[in-house]
Amino acid sequence: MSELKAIIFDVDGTLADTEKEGHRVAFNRTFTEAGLEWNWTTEIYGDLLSVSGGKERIRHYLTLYHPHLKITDQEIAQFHLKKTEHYQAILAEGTIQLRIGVDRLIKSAKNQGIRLAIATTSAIPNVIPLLNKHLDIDCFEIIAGGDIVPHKKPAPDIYQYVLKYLNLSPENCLVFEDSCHGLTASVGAGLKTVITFNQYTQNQDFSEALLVLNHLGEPDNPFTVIKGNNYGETYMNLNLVHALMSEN
Ligand code: XBP
Ligand code: MG
Repeated sequence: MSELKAIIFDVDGTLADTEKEGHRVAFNRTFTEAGLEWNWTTEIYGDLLSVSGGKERIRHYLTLYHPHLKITDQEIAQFHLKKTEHYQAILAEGTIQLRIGVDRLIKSAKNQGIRLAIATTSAIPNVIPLLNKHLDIDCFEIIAGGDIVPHKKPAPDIYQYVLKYLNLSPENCLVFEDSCHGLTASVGAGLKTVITFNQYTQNQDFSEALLVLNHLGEPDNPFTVIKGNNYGETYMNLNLVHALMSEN
C-alpha cells in the first residue's frame, strides 16, 4: 500500500463548476465589450472545452468559426486579460460555489496533516479569488496553473511540476479531477486519480480513473459510483482515500 502524503486538486469543474456560468460568461462579456458578435453558447462552449487554456480556446474558436480573421496572439492575450477581469468580477458576485464535499474533504485532509496542492490549466489570477473566497488558501503548499508550464493539460507537465515542487513521488499522491484532459494529464504523471464529473464531462472516457463519481458526497448526500470501488463508503472521506491508495 502506498502511503498517502499529498492530495492534488484540479480547479475548474472539480473544486467548483466554473465553466458554464463563469469562464463562458466572462469570455462572452469580453467579446461584447470589444464590439464582437462572438457568442459562445453553452453548447459551443462545451465543444470548445476540448481545448485547454483560455487563450488557446480563443484561437481554436477563430480557426473553426472565423478562419479568415487575422487576429494576432497579442490581441488574443489582450482579450484573455479582459476575460480574466470579467471572470474575477463573476467570482466576486459569489454565485459560483464549491462543489459538494470539497470543503469538508479539504478540511479533513488538512486536519490529518496531508499536504495539499493545486494543479490547474487556469490562469492563477482566476484561481486565487476562488480559493480565497471559499477556502483557507494557505492550506495549499503550491497553486500551480496557467502558463507556468510549456504544455497544458492533457500534457502531464502541470502535475510533474507540482510533484517536483512537493518533492514527492506519484505513488504517494492522489488526484481529484473532472475531465478526460485532466485525467490524461494526471495519469501521464503516474498519479492515481478520482474523477468527479460534471455536465460538460459526464460522457467522457474515464477508464484510467480509480473511481468515477458524480460528486464527492456528504454524509447526508451520498455520491453515485459510476466506476471503481467505494469500499462501502457513501461519500469521499479519508478512509476511502486511504483505501484507494492501496490499489495498484
Ligand atoms: C480548465 C481550463 C481553463 C479554464 C479557463 O482548467 O481548461 O482553461 O477553462 O481558464 P482546469 P483560463 O480544469 O485544469 O482547472 O481562461 O485562465 O485558461
Ligand atoms: Mg478541470
